[in-house]
Amino acid sequence: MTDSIHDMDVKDKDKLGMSELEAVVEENKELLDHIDWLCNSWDREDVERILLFGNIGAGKSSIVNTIIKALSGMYIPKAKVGQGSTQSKTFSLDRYVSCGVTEEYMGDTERQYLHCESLVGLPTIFDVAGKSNTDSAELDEILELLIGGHVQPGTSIEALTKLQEEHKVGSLKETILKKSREKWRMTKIVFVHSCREKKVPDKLIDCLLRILRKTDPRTAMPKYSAYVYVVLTKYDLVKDENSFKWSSNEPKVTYEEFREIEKEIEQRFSIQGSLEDNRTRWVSYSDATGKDNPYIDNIALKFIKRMLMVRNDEAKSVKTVMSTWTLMNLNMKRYWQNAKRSLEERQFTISLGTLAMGIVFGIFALAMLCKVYIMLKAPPSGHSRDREYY
Ligand SMILES: Nc1nc2c(ncn2[C@@H]2O[C@H](COP(=O)(O)OP(=O)(O)OP(=O)(O)O)[C@@H](O)[C@H]2O)c(=O)[nH]1
Ligand SMILES: [Mg+2]
Repeated sequence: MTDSIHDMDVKDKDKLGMSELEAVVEENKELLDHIDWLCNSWDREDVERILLFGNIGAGKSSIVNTIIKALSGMYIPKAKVGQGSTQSKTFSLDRYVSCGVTEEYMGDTERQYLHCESLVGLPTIFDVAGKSNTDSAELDEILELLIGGHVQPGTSIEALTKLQEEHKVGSLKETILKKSREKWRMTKIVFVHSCREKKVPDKLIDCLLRILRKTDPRTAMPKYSAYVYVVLTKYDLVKDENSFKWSSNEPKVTYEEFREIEKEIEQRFSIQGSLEDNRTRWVSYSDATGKDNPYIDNIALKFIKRMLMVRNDEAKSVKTVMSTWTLMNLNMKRYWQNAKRSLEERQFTISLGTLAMGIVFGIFALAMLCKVYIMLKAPPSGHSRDREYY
C-alpha cells in the first residue's frame, strides 16, 4: 500500500497540480466519515441489499474489488475477475456481506478508513455472473425470485438452475420457493454496462424491467420496490478531458460514441431527468488502471454513500383493494359464467329438476366428507390424548 499521494498511480500528476489531488484525498476522508455516520444512523434498521446485474464481462466483480479497496484502503481482489474474457458462462451468484470488507482488511488508521463498528451497517452486495444478453423464461424466474426475496442467502444458483431443469420453468416460483422474506429482498438493483460495449444488452434490460413493472393484483401496487441505479464501467477507455486521471493505455472509445450508449441506457431506465442521482461513470481497479488512485476511490465512495442515502420504502401494511372473499366471489362468478357459456354452446339446458338433484347430491357428498374427516381426527380408542403426546 502506498503511504503518500506522491506514490499513487495517477497518470500525469504534474498536469494536475498537486492541490487538485490533495483536494480529492481530503474529499475521500469526508466521504468515509459520512459513510461511517450513515452506517451508524439510528434509523437504519436493516442493511441494503444490492444486486449487480449486467452482461458477461461488464465489470461487476471489479466493482466489488474496487469498493473493498476504497473502504478498507487495501486492494484485496476477493471477487474473481475476468470470467467474461475466459468465457466462463456458469450462472452464479456471489454474496459480499459488508461490501466484502472484514475487520482484518481495514487499512492503517492514519488514513482514516472506515471504523470497524460501521461494518455491520454496510450493504450486502450480490454479484451475478455468467449472464449474457438473453431474455429467457428461466432467467426471468430466477431473477424474480432473487429480487423478490424468495432465495435464502447462501443458496447456490447452480442448484436452483438444476431444479428448474428437472421440474420445468415455473416450478420454483409456484411450488419450491413460494415464500418470500422481507430480509432477503433486493433493495437496490445496479445495472452495470461497460463503455467498451457498443451494443446495449436490450434483452437483459427487457427482462429486468418486465419484473420490476409487475404489480400485485390484490393491492394494485408495484410488486417490487427496489431502486434502480446505472453504473457505466471502464470509463477510463473513454477519451475525454478527464482521461489524465487514469493510467489506462488501452484502446479508447470516443466521447460521442460513449454518449450514444449512455443515452440509450438512460432512456431505457427513464433516468434522463436526474442523471447525477441515478448513474455513475465508473472506473475500477484493474491491470490497466492500477491499484491505488484517489480518483477511483472517490467514485466508489460516492457510490456507496448514494446507496446508503436512498432509503427503500419499508414494507408497509398495504390495504388490499380486494379481500380474499371478493376474490373468491369474482372467481366463482367467472367459473359459473364460463360453464354456462360452454353449456349453451353445446345447446345443453339444465332443467330445474336436474339442478335440484345436483344440489342434493353435492350436500350429501359434503356430509360424507365431514364424517370421514371427523373419524380420522378422533383419537384411537383406549389411548388417552395425553399419552399420545408424551
Ligand atoms: N480498463 C478497465 N478494465 C476493466 C474495468 N473494470 C473491469 N475491467 C476488466 O474487464 C474484465 C471483466 O471484468 P469482470 O469484473 O470480471 O466482469 P464481470 O461483469 O464480473 O464478468 P462475469 O463475472 O463474467 O459476468 C476484466 O479483465 C477486468 O480487468 C475498468 O474500469 N477499466
Ligand atoms: Mg464476475
